[in-house]
Amino acid sequence: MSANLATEQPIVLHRPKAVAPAAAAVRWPVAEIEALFALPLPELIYRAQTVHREHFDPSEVELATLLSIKTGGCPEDCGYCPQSVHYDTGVEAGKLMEVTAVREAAEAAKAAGATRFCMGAAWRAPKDRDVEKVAELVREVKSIGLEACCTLGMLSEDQAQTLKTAGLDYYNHNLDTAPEAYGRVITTRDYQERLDTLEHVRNAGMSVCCGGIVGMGESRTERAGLVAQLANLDPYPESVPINELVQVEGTPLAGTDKIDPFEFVRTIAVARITMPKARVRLSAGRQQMDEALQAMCFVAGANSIFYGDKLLTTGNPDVERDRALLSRLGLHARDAQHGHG
Ligand code: SAM
Ligand code: DTB
Ligand code: SF4
Repeated sequence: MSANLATEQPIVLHRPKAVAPAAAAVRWPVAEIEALFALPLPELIYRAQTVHREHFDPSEVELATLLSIKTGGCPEDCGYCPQSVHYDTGVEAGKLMEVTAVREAAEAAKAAGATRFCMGAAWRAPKDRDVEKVAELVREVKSIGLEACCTLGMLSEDQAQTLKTAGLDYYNHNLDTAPEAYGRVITTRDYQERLDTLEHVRNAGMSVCCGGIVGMGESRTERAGLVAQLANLDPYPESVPINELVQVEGTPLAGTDKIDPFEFVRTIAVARITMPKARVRLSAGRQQMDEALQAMCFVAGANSIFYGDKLLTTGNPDVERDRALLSRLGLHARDAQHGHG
């Protein structure tokens, strides 16, 4: 456990008898996380707010802009993803973007007020020569004064080191769901492979961005299981995207029953309580949410959003609308001067 996290203690709730002593070494047993989920909503929000303001300015939201630098044609079968070759979703496969086009997109993101620029590629795992090219993109993004994040699939130790050397701040690699739900969603990559990539990212000295997707038909216990996996990583991720499934026609998960919006808010609050110093990111799915629900997510401890009218292949609220929402809520964007955090 890293020194700065060593002193943190979870809020102790009544501990269900079912938790065996063997679980004592685990910071957050699933049952304790389920107990958080079961709290009355105002109580849960109160706890999340309390934790949030111990570590962050609660009126500050980070703006991160996404760019799909290599779209579609992915050999993996992630059941939610429009970029998989296994599903007919109308997404066309493209090549890795050129440096100048990426630079222009990053400059535009910066001019619009983003402080972080996240580049996503639809790879199962990049080849070494792909990583060299992305390293060049990272250097460009860093040279204009943005934080850089990449999500490129599985990475080896050496590839992680190459990206770190290029100046990459964050690597995004999601666990997506609880181990017991995982096989219903993805068959081409196993959970352990995801954990291995996270370890390679850590060992290279980069910050970890790792979260998941809710609204894929999982149970509350499985949602708690996902949060437990994240919160028990040692150290836990610096950045935790909570995505609501964006249902894309042609993917196996299109047509899944939508998650209760309050359950989504609970997931944000529970992530905030169990990972107090992490940026909890209200990620995909905002276009399907009304503004009152997004406001509740900020109240529950979310402090980062994707900013820009596109995620990777699907839509996101437009910039003016997000600016207006933040202003109506009295929230402000994180300032570039503040550096990392
Ligand atoms: N191909 C790389 C990988 O999967 O590791 C990186 C890009 S992938 C699109 C990044 C993440 O986006 C996935 O792990 C998943 O959590 C999220 N994602 C993809 N499609 C989504 C959808 N339809 N709704 C919500 N989140 C989605
Ligand atoms: C993450 O957790 N969510 C982002 C980012 N990391 C790369 C991706 C969301 C993708 C939503 C579907 C799409 O636009 O293709
Ligand atoms: Fe490929 Fe990533 Fe989509 Fe899975 S989530 S199909 S790995 S692009």
